Order: sequence, then structure tokens, then C-alpha cells
Amino acid sequence: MHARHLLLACLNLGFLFAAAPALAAETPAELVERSVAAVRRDPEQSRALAEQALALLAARPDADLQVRAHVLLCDFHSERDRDAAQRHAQEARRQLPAARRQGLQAALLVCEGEMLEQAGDNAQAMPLHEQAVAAAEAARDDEMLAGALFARGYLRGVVGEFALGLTDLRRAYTLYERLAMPAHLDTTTNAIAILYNRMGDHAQARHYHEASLKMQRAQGLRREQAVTLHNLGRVHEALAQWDDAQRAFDEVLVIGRELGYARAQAYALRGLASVANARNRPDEALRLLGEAQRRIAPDERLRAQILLQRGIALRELKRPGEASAALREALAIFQRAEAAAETSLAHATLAQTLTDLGDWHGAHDEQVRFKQVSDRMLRRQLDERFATLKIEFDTAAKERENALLLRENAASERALAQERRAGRLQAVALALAALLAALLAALALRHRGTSRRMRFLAMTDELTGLPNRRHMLDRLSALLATPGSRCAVVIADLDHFKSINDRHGHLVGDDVLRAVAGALRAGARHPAILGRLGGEEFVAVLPDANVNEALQFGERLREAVATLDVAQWVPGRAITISVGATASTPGDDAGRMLQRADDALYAAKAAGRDRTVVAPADDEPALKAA
Ligand code: GH3
Ligand code: MG
Ligand code: MG
Repeated sequence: MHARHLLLACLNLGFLFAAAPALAAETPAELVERSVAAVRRDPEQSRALAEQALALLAARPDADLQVRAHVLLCDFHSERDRDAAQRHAQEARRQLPAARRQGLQAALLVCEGEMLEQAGDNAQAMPLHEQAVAAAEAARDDEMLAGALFARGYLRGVVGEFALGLTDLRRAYTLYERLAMPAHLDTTTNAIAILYNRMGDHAQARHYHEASLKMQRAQGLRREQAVTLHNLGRVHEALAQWDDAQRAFDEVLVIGRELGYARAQAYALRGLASVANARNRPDEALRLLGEAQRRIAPDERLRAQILLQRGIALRELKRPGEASAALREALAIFQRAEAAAETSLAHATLAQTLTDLGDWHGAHDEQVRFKQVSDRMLRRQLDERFATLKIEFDTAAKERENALLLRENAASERALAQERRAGRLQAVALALAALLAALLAALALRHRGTSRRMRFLAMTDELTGLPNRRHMLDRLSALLATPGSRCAVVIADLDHFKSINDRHGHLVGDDVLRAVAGALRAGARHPAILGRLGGEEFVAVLPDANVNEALQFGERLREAVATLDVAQWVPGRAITISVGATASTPGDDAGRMLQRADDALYAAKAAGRDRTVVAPADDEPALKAA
């Protein structure tokens, strides 16, 4: 009935579909390619090209190409010449073991299944389509798989397994989409529409057909338009939209004539006959059916469709005997093909015809069968609609789940990558931190050394290496701050030192200062602390010392300097120092002690130098010289 074969003509050659440019000297591969491309526009040319390719391949065998060409010819003949189709299928099967492309087996199985369908043997055809799907899946050949799924899905629709059929067709659709095969997408859309129509969901069917028709018109695909228009006509027929149905079938007829496409013409004429019957024009219907009959090739389903319409027309023409004969013949074919809708319609018409004949018993039987078949069909349609909804829901859920999984995978991969990156960064950061820590430690060490040195430098007199004035004042203050402690301070000043500088130069003066510092250091024994106050003045702090001890200490210093040999710097000259000393009093401070010692020193200078003078206690007015 439906333009199943028109669809299949486009379908099974999917693996070869590619528009090939016409070349001058063509290889078998190019011929096969062009043959595939021509399937849609010009089946006769397609056949001629496939035969040409086979002729060339006889001299230069190539199993893949030979199998392809034979499958092409199998497809071509399956609609026209069963024996020829059979021969090509056998030839393809013989050469298949030598072919490299494992998936080719699926295409062959599909054509073999198709031949059985053409013979009205759907029960035998189904296992072949199932094998085709399995073979394509095993070969991981998406193109072949799409073709096999298409064939199986279509047939499942025919036998009323709508939900499963829809699943197959949708899988085929997805594969064709992925393979970027728009023409096959279109064919699949058509098949989905046909299936909806069978399911009784005419609105969906019409929607799919119209979408597909629009695309085909835009691309100028005349042959495909004929197929779609015919199917659209069938939808209108089912919905009793007779004007629309007529318009569709008329156009199919026009295209069929334009393309010399006999099968399309036969289908269109059957459709127009159905419209004529609906409009109570049985004569016209019979005429149209007669024309259709003359055009058809071995297509049992179409023959049964024609017989059904003939039966309707003949009954209308009050020729119930002929009508019942036609209807019974149609019924047998429909029943074998498990075509529920047509079987049901044939039963109903036969019941009426038998009533006309006065065969009440037979009429009743047919009425009962009609009820059974139509009830079963309706139940099935309902069940399948539910199943379809469930599959749609499951598919949508699965897709969502897959999308979610994909997203999750992507996310966890991103997370892993980030973790790895973070890990690397962490390692780098750790290394940098360690390096930094080492640097800081080194810097800190150096800083500590530096600051210690700086501190040392800050507290040390550069010239002599003795503690400087600040250091000495700190030490003295610290001593004085200790409760109950006492100490003495001694200041020594070189006598007439300026004259050394003046006579021998400043550098010699420095040398002499260093030599004196050495002598003083030697003279000032522990626990005395010796430092340089500045210029040519030195100071000593004597912990736990009284005035007498300070005096003795001063004298020792003076002797140490006096015995110093400075001939190398200032030949013929002795160095002397004047010393001022003082002892601490309770509550004393560094400033006051230094001042007293300095006063004593001044007194020593004034008294003629080269001597030690002890400062009197605060209440003593005079200075005591040693
Ligand atoms: P008096 O006996 O009165 O102390 O006489 P004086 O010349 O030693 O004392 P005065 O205060 O007049 O001179 C001190 C000189 O010491 C002046 C200065 O040039 C010199 N002097 C101070 N510090 C240094 C120094 O670090 N190196 C050298 N070479 N000379 C210095
Ligand atoms: Mg001085
Ligand atoms: Mg001096």
C-alpha cells in the first residue's frame, strides 16, 4: 500500500550515496557511485550504471564494488522482477566473503528481506532485517546500521509494532544526521510520518510529511516529492479529507508521468480511485483502478489495495459477486501481510457485500471478524501509543541522563586537570617557598651578621678598635644602675698631641693614637673596661673600684704610655698622658662622673701634665693630685 518501495529504493543504497561528477573515463568505483546517486532521480540510469560497473569489474574484480553493484541491482529489481532481484542477491552473497567491508552484508540482508516483503511475506522478512541490524552493529558500520534500522523500523510499523518501529526509525534518523546524509534523513522523516499514520496519529503524520515535502520542494527532489505527496494523500484519505487527498494524488500522478515513474502513477491512480469511491463515483474508480493495474509491477500490497477499491466500487455498482471475489482476494493478501487497517476495512466491505448478496450468515461472520480486527487494531494502536509515549519519555530521560553524565564526565575531567594543574602549581609553590625560605634564612643570617657587625661598628672606635664613647657611657650607666654597686672612672688625655699632628702629619698622629691605645689596653687589666672618648682622650671604667684604686689605675696607665716606644713615628720624643679620676657616689650618674673626671683631668693639665689627679667627692672643694 504505502509507498514503501519508493522509500526502499532510496534506502538500501545509503552506503554509496554520494553525488559523483560525470567523468570521461570512469572507473567501476565511479560508475557505482553514480549509480547510487541516480537511484533517486532515475532508477533506469542507476541500473544501467551498475550493470556497466559490473561489466568492467568482470575483467578487474573488486569484491566490495561487485557486492555493492549487485545489491544496487537487487534493490532495483526487487520492485520489478523478483527473479532478477534474486539472481543479484545470490551473486552478492557469493562474493561477500571476499569483500573487505563487513557491513555490506547488512545491505544484502536488507535487500533479501525486502524481496520477501514484496512477496507479502513479512513474517520471513523480519528476521532478515533483524540479522541486518545485528551484522551492521557487529561491523560497527553506522551507514549500514542506519539502512538496516530503517528497513526493520519500517516493517515493524507495517506489522503494528509501532513503538519499536519508531525507535528504529529514530535511531536511523540520528545516524543519518551524524553521517550528514540529508536525503536519507528526509526518507527517514517520511517513514516516521507513515508510522504515525498507521498508529492512527494522523496529525503527527501530516506534520512530518509536510515538513519533509517543504524540504523536497526547495531542493527540487521530484521523485521524493511524489513519495511524500502520496503518503500525505493517504493521511488525508484516512482523515476523509477528500479534496486534500485528491490534490495530493493528482500531483503524484503529474510527477509520476513527468518522470516516467510507473509505480508512482499506479499508487496515485489507486488513491484517486479511493477518492472517487468516497464521492460515490464507482465508474470513475473502476476506470482509474484499471489504469493502475496496467502499471504495477510485482507488488502484492498495491495489488491488494487496488482489489479493495475495486470491491468497493463494484459493490456500489451493484455487482456484489465480483465485489466479494475482489474483496476476498484482497483480504487474503492483507491478512498474510498482517495489515490490520486494510484487513479491517476489507472485512467491513465484504460484510456489506454479502448482505447485498443475501448471505446473512457470511455477512455476520465478516462483521464479527471486522469487529475483532478493528478492536484489536484500536487496542494495539492505543497500546502502541502508550508504548511510544513511554519510549519517548525513556529516550528523553536517557538523553538527559547521558547529557548529564557527559557533563559530569567533562566536569570531573576538568576537575582532574585542575587538580593536576593545582598539584603542579603547588609543587612549584612549595619549591619557590623553600627557595624563598632558604633565601630569607641566608638573608637573616647575613642580616644578623651585618647587624651584629653594624652594632659592633656602632659601638667600636674605628681607629683603635676600642669601645667608643657611646659604648662606654652605656656600660657606665648600666653599672651605676645596679643597686648597691660602685665604680670609678678614669680619663686619660695625650699631652700636646696636636704638635705631633702638626709636625708629623695626621697619619702619624693616628699611628701614635693606635700605639697608645695598645699600651693602655695592656695597662688596663680586667675587670677594667677601656674605651676611646674621642680625639686623643681615652676612658676607663673600673667596676667595684674606689678612689684609691682609680688613682693607682691612672698611674698604671700613665706608666704604660710613658714606657711605650714611639721612636718609629716620632723619633726622639716620649709620649705622656694626663689622667683624671673619680669614684662613684650613691645616686651618681654617668654624665656627672665623666664631668668630674674631666675636671680632674683639666686639673692635671693645669698642674703640668703627665700626672693623675683624683676628683674630690662632691662635697670636697679641692682636687687631690697624685
Ligand atoms: P694638651 O696637652 O693641652 O692636651 O694639648 P693637645 O695638643 O694634646 O690638645 P688639643 O686639644 O689642643 O689638641 C688635640 C689635638 O688632637 C687636636 C687634633 O688635631 C688632634 N686629634 C684629635 N683626634 C685625632 C685623631 O683621631 N687623629 C689625629 N692624628 N689627631 C687627632
Ligand atoms: Mg684633649
Ligand atoms: Mg691633649
